[in-house]
Amino acid sequence: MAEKSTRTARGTIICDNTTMALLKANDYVAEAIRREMDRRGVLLINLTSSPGSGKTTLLQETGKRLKDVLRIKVLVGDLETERDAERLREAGIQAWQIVTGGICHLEGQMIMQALENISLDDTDVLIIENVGNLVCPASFDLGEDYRVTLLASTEGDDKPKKYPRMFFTSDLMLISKSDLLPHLPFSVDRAIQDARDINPDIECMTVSALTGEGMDAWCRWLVDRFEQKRRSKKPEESYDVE
Ligand SMILES: Nc1nc2c(ncn2[C@@H]2O[C@H](COP(=O)(O)OP(=O)(O)O)[C@@H](O)[C@H]2O)c(=O)[nH]1
Ligand SMILES: [Mg+2]
Repeated sequence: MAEKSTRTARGTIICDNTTMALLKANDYVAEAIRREMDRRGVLLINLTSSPGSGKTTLLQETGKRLKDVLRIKVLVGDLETERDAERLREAGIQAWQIVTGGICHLEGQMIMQALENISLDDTDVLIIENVGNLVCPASFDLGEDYRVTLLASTEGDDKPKKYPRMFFTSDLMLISKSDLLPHLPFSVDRAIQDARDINPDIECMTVSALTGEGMDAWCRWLVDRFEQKRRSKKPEESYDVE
């Protein structure tokens, strides 16, 4: 009887076992997306939050304000319906809907597939509106330059400590629906303190897409990050032809 081998197979190229590590597989795809965006100088933003925190409304307003400044495209993920993409298109933004069919987050391979349908030649900023969820999307890198998380005043100021991974992995926290703050027991200072206990580097702003409060600062942040990205654009690889 042949002896069972317990030796691990090894080849010229040592491949990680991605079957057992879906997140690791996602990281490979995310890295490929990142390289492509770097080569093109396209700024990639991953916008996350709970459902209903105001992601789509923020993007509608952002698109209107920056229509003559940045060429913005949006990929939006939801479990069902094309509604958010339609809302964005009505606001004059080129948008595509990814329907996940029940999956609670977007994955790198979904973005990769979506990119096959989009021209990036005339794009400055690609924003991914992730599925509304503060848990699962936190674990999936989409190759973004920056992760921006909305925390609506209506959600309560305790969420950064309760959903730490999302705030740990975010570069910017936008406290949204600031117009409602006078009516709610929400402490902006406490939310920022808790977010910075988890992630000392996180930037924080308050915004209201309804009244426009904080929208100038947010739009400035986006334009500044795009300009930085263009300045650091990787030169095209050149091949010496004899
Ligand atoms: N008061 C207030 N309501 C807002 C604001 N932004 C969005 N909303 C409302 O919040 C609800 C959810 O917004 P939506 O953009 O669909 O959130 P999403 O699920 O995160 O994309 C909608 O009824 C919006 O009109 C805001 O700045 N202030
Ligand atoms: Mg939305």
